[in-house]
Amino acid sequence: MYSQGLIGADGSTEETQEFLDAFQKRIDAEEKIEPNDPMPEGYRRTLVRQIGQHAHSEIVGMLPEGNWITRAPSLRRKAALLAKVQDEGGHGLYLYSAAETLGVSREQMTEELLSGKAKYSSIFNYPTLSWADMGTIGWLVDGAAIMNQIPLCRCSFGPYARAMIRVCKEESFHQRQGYEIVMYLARGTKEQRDMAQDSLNRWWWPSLMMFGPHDADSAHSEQSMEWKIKRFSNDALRQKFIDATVPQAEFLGLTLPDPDLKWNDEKGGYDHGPIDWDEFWRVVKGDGVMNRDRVKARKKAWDDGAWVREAALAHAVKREARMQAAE
Ligand code: FAQ
Repeated sequence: MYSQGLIGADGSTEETQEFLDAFQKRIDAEEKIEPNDPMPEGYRRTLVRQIGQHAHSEIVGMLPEGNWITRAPSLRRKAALLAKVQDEGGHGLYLYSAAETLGVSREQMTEELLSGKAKYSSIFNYPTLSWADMGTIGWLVDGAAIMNQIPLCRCSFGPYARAMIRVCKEESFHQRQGYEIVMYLARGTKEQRDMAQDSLNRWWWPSLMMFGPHDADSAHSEQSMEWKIKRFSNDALRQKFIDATVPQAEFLGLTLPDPDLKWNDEKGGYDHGPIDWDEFWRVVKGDGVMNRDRVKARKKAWDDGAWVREAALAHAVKREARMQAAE
């Protein structure tokens, strides 16, 4: 269906060098690529993979925080958390829509998530054990998401870039509400400070893993950067995040759980200790504490929603028939 992008000057359906060069020229000239434009199949597939995984992450990401809505300590906290979780659902919907413009259906993407074929962010396979986790997730997880997503506002694919602009504005509010929760706890009683520190200890390393494997092990980065889907490498964004977060932790009087964290004058950034990549891959491959629960919850939501999808489809079919009869 999208093969119009693969037709060479002689009418063949091969991706000719001429076609690939012309496409790269558009990318290098910072032109936005739109859904009906010719594009290499690899570019389309990379976007479907990344946007699909991103959409799944937003939707699965509602679960750890949704777990605390009924237990928020005040009406103000409950209202803010409820709004945040709803925002994440909205982000998922923009992203599914952006992926759909590339010829993949929501059903297909959901089936891939439920069968384990499509990934979602490793971070959402960790449990939320205390109220402080609502603060830490906003501060660190949304903070890491913003660091990764601001450059995506300049992604070469128009629908993804445009969706990211609104998403980043909302993530920025989420980050601040999270930091404010942690600040409140850090200035509270000893129990509250301990709860904040324990939460930080558990979420720091998984937050660093959100940026993906080291550049040398990142299968897709080089090509994605050439196509200007990604603008920075995984390690470059991780470094920016660490450099921005260390002073925030210092301001709170909390300790980041990394004894090797040290300012490096020469590079103008912090050095950090080794990341446990075995843990990362274990979680990515489905063996984190919460993987099975998360997929089970998504499957239940999808199955429970079947009647809504069927009713909406029946309504659409009936409307179409009425319109045809009126013509
Ligand atoms: N978890 O070659 P690379 C959020 C996979 S949104 C799981 O480096 P790439 C908002 C990767 O897919 C968080 N898998 O891959 C929120 C690939 O596997 P594949 C999500 C990971 O694509 C806040 C393989 O490893 N954000 O938090 C992870 O060039 C609070 C090799 O990796 C996005 O998705 C991981 N952490 O770079 C919601 C942003 N890292 O596909 C609720 C958009 C890597 O070959 C509450 N995505 N993998 O089977 C991206 O920027 C990129 O896709 C990266 C990975 C940077 C995540």
